Amino acid sequence: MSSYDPSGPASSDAGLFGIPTQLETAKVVVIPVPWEVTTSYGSGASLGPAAVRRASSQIDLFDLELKTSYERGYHMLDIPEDLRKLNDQLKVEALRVRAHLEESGGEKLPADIQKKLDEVNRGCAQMSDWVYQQASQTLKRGQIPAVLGGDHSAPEGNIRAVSENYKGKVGILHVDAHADLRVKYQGFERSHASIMNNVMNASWRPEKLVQVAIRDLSQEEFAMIRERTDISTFFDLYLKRDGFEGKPWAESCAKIVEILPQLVYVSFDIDGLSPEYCPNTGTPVPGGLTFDQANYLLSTLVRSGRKIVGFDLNEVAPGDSSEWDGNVGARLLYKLCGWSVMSL
Ligand SMILES: [Mn+2]
Repeated sequence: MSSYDPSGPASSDAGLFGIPTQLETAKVVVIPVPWEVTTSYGSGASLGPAAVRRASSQIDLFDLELKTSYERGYHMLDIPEDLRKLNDQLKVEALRVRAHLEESGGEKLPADIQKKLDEVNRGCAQMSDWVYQQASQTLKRGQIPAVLGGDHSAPEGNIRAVSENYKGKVGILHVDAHADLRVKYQGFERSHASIMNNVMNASWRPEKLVQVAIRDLSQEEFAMIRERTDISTFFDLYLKRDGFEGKPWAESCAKIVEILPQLVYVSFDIDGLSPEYCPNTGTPVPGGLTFDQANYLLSTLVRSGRKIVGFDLNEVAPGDSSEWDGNVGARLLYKLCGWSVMSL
């Protein structure tokens, strides 16, 4: 640490953002989750944590609005090798289950397929428990737990730990192209497409879910949004229409932030951004926020006096030939870390 020069060139093995940190003294603990077992379309999210970490050393630490917040310490745990192996193994099983469902049209599963499905569901629960343990320990140390996925099923244990820690007196700011309110998607109990359904129906559920940039959802998910008073969705369509008709983004952000409680957990799916920022993410959808709109929303949240008590960033998938997805992911992670410590 004594020879560390924050303005100098960073070594990619020094630590997240090229900063040497220690677990005990960091304010933010980043929990990497190399997981994409239930990914339904493009793959690669399990490689997200490694790609973000690799690209993170390119970032200039000084930031006009975050100043030197990084001095509070953003420590990333080692990528859990056993979880990565379990992911690789279960992904194959999940593919077989899905292939069978597509062929058969979803009738009663034969015993061998049902066995695979049970195995996948058990593995996903195991992953979630591991994340919950890590996040709980982080909260006990007085630090902010941050999950770096992985697909969007990765942070369930983190949201649970945070919500329990604050007795449910927390709201989720959920930025995503998808509503993620599906019930047991494709037979998988912990699908990336069900995360917010699982969260908002759990005994430990947060008091509020506020969704932003949503532009891909089923009729059932839409019905759930209409029905539940603790779910508010700012659809991409209407946010954009307001913008086209002259409403400042600042005003939209103020309206989004206003309905959140004092303590906020941010769940950020990279595909909430426009796909040019994340061309290799699993389920890209045209439309979405610019990087600057997303960052401005976070700044509005923090300027309102609300506190970010936990967060996640998911669905970053590296391309074969470019570092772009990892680069954007690292910069968004940097902003999330910075805004969360600034909000304390
Ligand atoms: Mn999504």
